[in-house]
Amino acid sequence: PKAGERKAKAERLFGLMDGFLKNDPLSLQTDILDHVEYTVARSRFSFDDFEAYQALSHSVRDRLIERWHETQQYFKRKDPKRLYFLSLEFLMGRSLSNSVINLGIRDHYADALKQLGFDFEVLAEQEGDAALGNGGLARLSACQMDSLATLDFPAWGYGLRYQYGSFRQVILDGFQHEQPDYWLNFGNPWEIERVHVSYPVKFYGTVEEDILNGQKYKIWVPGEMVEAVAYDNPIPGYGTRNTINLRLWAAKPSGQDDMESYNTGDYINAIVNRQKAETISCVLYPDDRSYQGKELRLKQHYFFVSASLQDIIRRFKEEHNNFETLPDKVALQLTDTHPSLAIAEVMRVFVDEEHLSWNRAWDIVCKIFSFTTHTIQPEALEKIPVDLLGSLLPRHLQIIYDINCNFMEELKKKIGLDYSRLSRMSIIEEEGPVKNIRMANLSVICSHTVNGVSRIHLELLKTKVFKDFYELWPQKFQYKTNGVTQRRWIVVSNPNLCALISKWLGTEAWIRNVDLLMGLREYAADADFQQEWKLVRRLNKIRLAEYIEAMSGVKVSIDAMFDVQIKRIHEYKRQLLNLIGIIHRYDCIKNMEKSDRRKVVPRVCIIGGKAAPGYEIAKKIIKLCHAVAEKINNDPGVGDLLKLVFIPDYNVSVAELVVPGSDLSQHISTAGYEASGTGNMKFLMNGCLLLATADGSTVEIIEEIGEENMFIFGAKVHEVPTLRDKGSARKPSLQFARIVRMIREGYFGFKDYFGSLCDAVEGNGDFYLLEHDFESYLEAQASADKAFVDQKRWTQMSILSTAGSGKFSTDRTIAEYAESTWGIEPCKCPF
Ligand code: B1N
Ligand code: IMP
Repeated sequence: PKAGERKAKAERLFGLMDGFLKNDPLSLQTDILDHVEYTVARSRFSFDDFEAYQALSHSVRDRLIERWHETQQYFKRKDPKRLYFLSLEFLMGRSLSNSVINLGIRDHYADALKQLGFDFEVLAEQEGDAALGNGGLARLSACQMDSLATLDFPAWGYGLRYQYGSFRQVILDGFQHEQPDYWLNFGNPWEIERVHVSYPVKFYGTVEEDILNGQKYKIWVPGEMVEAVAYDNPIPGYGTRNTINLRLWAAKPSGQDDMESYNTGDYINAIVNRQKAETISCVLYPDDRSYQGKELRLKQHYFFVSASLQDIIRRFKEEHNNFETLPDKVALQLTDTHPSLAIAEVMRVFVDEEHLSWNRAWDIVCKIFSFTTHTIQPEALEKIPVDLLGSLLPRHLQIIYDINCNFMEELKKKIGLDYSRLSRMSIIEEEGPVKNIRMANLSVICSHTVNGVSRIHLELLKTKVFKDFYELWPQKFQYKTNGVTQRRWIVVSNPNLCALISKWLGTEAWIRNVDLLMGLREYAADADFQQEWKLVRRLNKIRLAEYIEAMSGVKVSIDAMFDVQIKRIHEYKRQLLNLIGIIHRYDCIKNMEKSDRRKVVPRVCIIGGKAAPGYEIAKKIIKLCHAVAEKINNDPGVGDLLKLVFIPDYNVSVAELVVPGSDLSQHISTAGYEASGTGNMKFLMNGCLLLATADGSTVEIIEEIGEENMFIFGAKVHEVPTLRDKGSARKPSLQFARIVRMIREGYFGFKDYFGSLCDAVEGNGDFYLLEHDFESYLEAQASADKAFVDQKRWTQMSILSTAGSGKFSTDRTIAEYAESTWGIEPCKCPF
């Protein structure tokens, strides 16, 4: 009878809700107008584009929530092994277009809006970017969430809900200025605030001992508590009803009041102090690849880890009562070392709170964590000063010391008293002015699997960064070459190309099964296909040219080759090599006979990217770009033969515009410095040719599409150390020296300011081997020019790029992780 009652109740509730939301034009229009009236609280007779966007996105959100519920209920019922994907950064960009495309209702909405007098695309442009991350790592996390949802994996993402995401880059007089991105100002329809899902997070204090049933236990008595509140962001899969969750934590003052501070009578200050709790999740750190041992950053890491684990363990305990089965139900993925305090936290919860023995706890911990490193240089590994950790998280420091002590004992048994190796492998770095915790060593020791992000990256991990560990545990080390999601990077951002591909392949199945793109090879030389391909690319270039003119006032010719380098500004990424090449091109045009100018292939050089606020050299590179652009763009003798534009405030939605409109893109890091790179994959998918060094994932791209379809140059990974050792004994390049002299002597103004930039690329200062690679860079550029003149050949290369890009989908990356690292299986919601 009980079951019968429950069923009747369920049916009545379902009936009250009128079943699922419908997607016919009338239902969508009613929905949107209802949201205008009741959610946005504007009159349905008068609202602007932004308000229409808000109402529209709330209507989409309703549909996401439906599927989110279905999916989560289904997961709960099936209780499969779940993946918990921990990352401190997610660069989601905009959500509207991506959501309606993945839900399969984009055209329904576009039609419904048209009848209301709105253009879907115009409304989509109203949305700001969610930029809770810095660059490649953060966008990779976002692409991986899309693939996890699409492939029906029972996965959850966890991250931080920063109030200020990646800073807004504003250029004044050619200099970068950073402005806050308070992205939540106008509300965020893509998140669901869960006031009831909140956990206390502890900091500071002391560790005391207690005795329970004759057993001694450690108790952490905290000195500060804050509350972590959940915000859920539904992530819909494509071609499936599965919609997974990205749960982001925000810090709020703790509900447990400290009466003491109120009794002192200073009510106002007590409140002001409480409010400071919110600073923990307030701002994203804008540096990638550098750690300054800041307390706030460490607080962010622990806040994130503690809240996520409380949530994960609560969910596990709802269905299970034995922690031995945890490894069958839970996989924890560490995105770089940023969430690695999770290891110590699980040990603490098991031993101090759940009263498991150390050995049992350790056994479980060793089975649940997998770690992916995105780092390639030993200097860039994350370190936390012991004193800092000890004051903020006293119990965790003890636990880390205990883990290390056990590990050192084990290690001595295996390798003997090789003290220099023991000290290299220790979690504690003893040498140097301050003692540090090496987060990478902790992560490697406690994870069952360590992944690199490209094949060559793994090679470097084995031979350099983690050599000692690799020799100890070779079976732990794997790689999964990164990818990008074709849903966002073709379907959303390049709808015309998407339609063209589907037309010629005769199916849309490639959107879920990207290997099918290979089928385009057959038509690579087909004149009709080429014609249509060129038309699509041209339309994208027109769109980009309009954007460039609006941003910078520079009018560019659509017939010119659009040559693009957009990514974070870093010395190793060598934007400076690109600039020196551009100056060289300018110099050649200036010194050319008039009659020879006709042979020059016109170029529009586009550079974009943010520099970390404290990274002086990177900021100078941005200034140099503007100084050079000023000169070139205003030189009447050059005209359309060469233009240089800097695109400010590069972000995901700018990339969605720039990538489809580029002819050539540059990925020219010094070999051995880019762990993978993922920008290259986006360009490749969109039929843009690559001018690149054999670094990171480019090595594998070469294998897929053939060196003859790319422009590859520069020193190889194994040559770099020798070349660097040679220093100024390397063969000098006169052309290179001449251009550096021009910069140094003030040809582009700002003579004194650029001196240190020049020092960084001359003689022994040339750490990243710009001079060495310069000649071969110019040759590669010349081959690109030559290929561009032959449009038939160029178009064929372009088609072959897209056709060969299938391997670089995160669908493949995620399938590999699922199989050989996480041990999870699809769990597809029926309907
Ligand atoms: O991760 C990307 C790779 O494609 C890039 O080659 C790699 O440079 C990038 C600290 C990082 N490595 N390390 C970071 C980001 C934020 C931060 O606070 C480090 N990002 C990368 C994806 O694998
Ligand atoms: P890569 O360095 O070319 O591999 O770039 C990796 C990816 O990071 C790019 O394709 C972008 O999607 C992303 N990216 C880099 N910088 C930014 C940024 O400032 N905002 C948003 N996305 C960025």
